[in-house]
Amino acid sequence: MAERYYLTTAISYPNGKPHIGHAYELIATDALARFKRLDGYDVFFLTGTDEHGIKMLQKARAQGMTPRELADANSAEFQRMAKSMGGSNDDFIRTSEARHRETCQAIWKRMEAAGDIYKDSYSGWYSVRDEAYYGEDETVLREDGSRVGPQGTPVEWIEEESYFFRLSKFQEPLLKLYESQPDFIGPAERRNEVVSFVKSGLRDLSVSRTTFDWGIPVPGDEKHVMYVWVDALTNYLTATGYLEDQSGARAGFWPADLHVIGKDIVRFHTVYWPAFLMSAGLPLPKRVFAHGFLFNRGEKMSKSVGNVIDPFALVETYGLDRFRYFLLREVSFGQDGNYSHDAIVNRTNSELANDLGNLAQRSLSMIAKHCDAAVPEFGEFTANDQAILDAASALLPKARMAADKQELHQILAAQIAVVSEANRYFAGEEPWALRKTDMARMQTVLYVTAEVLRQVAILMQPFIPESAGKLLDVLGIGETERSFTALSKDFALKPGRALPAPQPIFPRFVESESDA
Ligand code: ME8
Repeated sequence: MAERYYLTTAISYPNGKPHIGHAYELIATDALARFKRLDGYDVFFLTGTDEHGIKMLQKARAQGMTPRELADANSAEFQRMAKSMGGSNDDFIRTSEARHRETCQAIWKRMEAAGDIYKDSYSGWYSVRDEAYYGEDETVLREDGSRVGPQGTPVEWIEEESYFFRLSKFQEPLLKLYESQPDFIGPAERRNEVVSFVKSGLRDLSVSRTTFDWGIPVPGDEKHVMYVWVDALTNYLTATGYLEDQSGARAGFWPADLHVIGKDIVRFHTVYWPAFLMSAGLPLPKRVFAHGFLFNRGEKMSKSVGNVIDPFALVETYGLDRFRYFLLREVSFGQDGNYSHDAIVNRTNSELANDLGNLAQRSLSMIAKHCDAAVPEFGEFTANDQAILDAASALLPKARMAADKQELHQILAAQIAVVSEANRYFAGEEPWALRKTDMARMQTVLYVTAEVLRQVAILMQPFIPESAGKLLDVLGIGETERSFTALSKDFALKPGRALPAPQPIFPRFVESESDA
């Protein structure tokens, strides 16, 4: 039976429409999900919306809607976004669903039974925008008298009866976890931040609210709703059904292999979440990877700041694969990145249209014309032939290692390096000149080029699914020969196999197409 692989995105607040940061996270996680599927894993890829809490409630009030109406309207937009970005998610969870209430109440009861939940009263600072409690020492009083949390968002003083989770008890177990599982948090900068945060001491965490009711009721005390992060984090468990039925169809996916999140929510995923699970006696996720933030020409984008870049419009302007390729190639996954019109056009024109597109077009149109539109015969391979074929076969092991560290940009960099090398090979061998002097050698060069393209196209599928698929179509590769198993020599192109008419696959982006 195939090995299972469960990966998730964060679930987004549907208090507004999806922005490019959401699209980025979805696309990157999707590329990893597709990669693992092609590599033979049984993959479960989850995304969704985080619908409860004071932030949603306030936004709904401001718009004259109920929170459920706001959640329904915007969750639909997030589902549409996932589709438009090519998301291959196997499920889309909404925290307002009945299945989720059940799992939240079950995990709460387990934490309570473990003696880790007690009633007291909370007084302290709260950021609605972050849905986070902050210690006074983490806040800053600004000159204008306003107070902000560590992420620069306004905090307000709250005082109310509240249930607490004994987070302080988990300081040592958490430090042990980070030490014994050094890969639990990636990239390394984030791990170091978390370790020093936990070393500095953990206060018990307020885990319920009484001043509003848009949330999941605390079992046995319905005056309280659960703190939205207890509710939100539990979504990852809900979707597997693990707590309800350990022999259920998806229960085997727990614990998750990978939570992909943004760098602003690392504390929730690497401190609170493993502590809740330890308390509940449940297995811990294997890894949490935090990506960076995307900036529009260097400026931070967020719903609250208002300079949101609509991902639907970006896909419409550039096409999905250009947009996906740009995001995953340009930005080192884990670091912050910048996006601009020029950067998208330059990157994709130079690497997709010029390097990959031209090589495919030139070699395949020669095959169509001079090799009877069939995979050419080949003679003995020269050292040059062998070198480029070897470079292509070396890609998979490198890509696997990079995928396990979420270094998506490294996978693409290695692939495009092979494509550039193949262009040099093609130019150096001059098959158009060989046509007049040595047809057999010309055929070998075209064969080698087409075989390298086949390997690259198979490995490009997670990133640019549609165009990689088209390239495989023109190489005559059937649906059953597209997984990473087909990268082995046994699946190399078979001389004599008829090829469909070549068609351009990576057109250049022409400036007049855009209204940018
Ligand atoms: O944080 N660039 O929801 P959210 C890159 N509901 N990533 C960005 C980004 C940007 N400009 N802006 C946001 C939440 N993100 C919670 C999560 S998970 C149990 C609950 C990322 O809608 C952000 O880091 O504010 C997060 O991973 C995701 O988008 C959803 O953000």
